Amino acid sequence: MRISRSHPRYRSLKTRERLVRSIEKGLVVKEGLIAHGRGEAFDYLLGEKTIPPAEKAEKAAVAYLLKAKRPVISINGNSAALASKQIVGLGEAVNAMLEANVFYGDREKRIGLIVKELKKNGAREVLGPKSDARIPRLMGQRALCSSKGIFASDVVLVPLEDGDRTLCLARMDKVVITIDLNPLSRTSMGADVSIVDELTRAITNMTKHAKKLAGDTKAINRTIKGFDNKKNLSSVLDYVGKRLAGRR
Ligand code: PTJ
Repeated sequence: MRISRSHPRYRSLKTRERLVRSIEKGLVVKEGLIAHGRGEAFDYLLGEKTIPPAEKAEKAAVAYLLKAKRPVISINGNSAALASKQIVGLGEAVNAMLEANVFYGDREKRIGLIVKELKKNGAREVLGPKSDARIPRLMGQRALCSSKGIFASDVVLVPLEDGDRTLCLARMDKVVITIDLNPLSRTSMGADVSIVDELTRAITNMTKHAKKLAGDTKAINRTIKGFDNKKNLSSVLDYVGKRLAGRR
């Protein structure tokens, strides 16, 4: 379908088209469309923009990633389809390893496609194909990970993640950073830094913060110290509540 640039929902329609094409390639699973639809609904509640508490969480997340000894970004099908280029840029800006990981489908095949997509967008190394470790207390293939990557990480960014995996990673004493438009998901509730923002907006903002914060240890420590995830999530809910009540 040809989508006119003048269509008021041009960006949203293009994104949907991109996901549908990515299903045809095998990069995204059909369930990814359900996840995306849910995300779109929550984005409406935010006004389809980065709200102040999201910006705050993005800056805090970057401070944690810059301070980390072994930062890792985990990438699933939807994230690879929507933001490979931006994710590669963020990985470089915070010096994080990239690791492909999937919830659904033929793991080997889909991880291969995610790695290919990231490499097409400039990634040098992507972990995932050789998974030689397991996240404890998690069942099935989603527990598989790389001993050099997610398993050994001290700070891990898991965009569009399922709740169980987030909670199991948090139990491993890692700092878990999530990007999820649903502020009430188990993922958002269980993370150390919950970014309630759309993936491409969030990653772009994070890269911007990384460029400003990199090398400034004082500012990094100050940012981490000044961030309270529970308070910040409450601010997100306040914001949405005011919007729904017509006061914003
Ligand atoms: O590629 P796979 O097999 O690993 O599967 C990936 C999906 C996303 C299908 C899988 O992880 C899944 O089923 O996720 P959930 O449990 O549906 O959670 C996805 C969350 O991401 C939901 O809370 C959505 O609101 C949110 N979400 C969807 N699209 C976006 C988003 N958040 C930010 N930006 C988006 N573009």
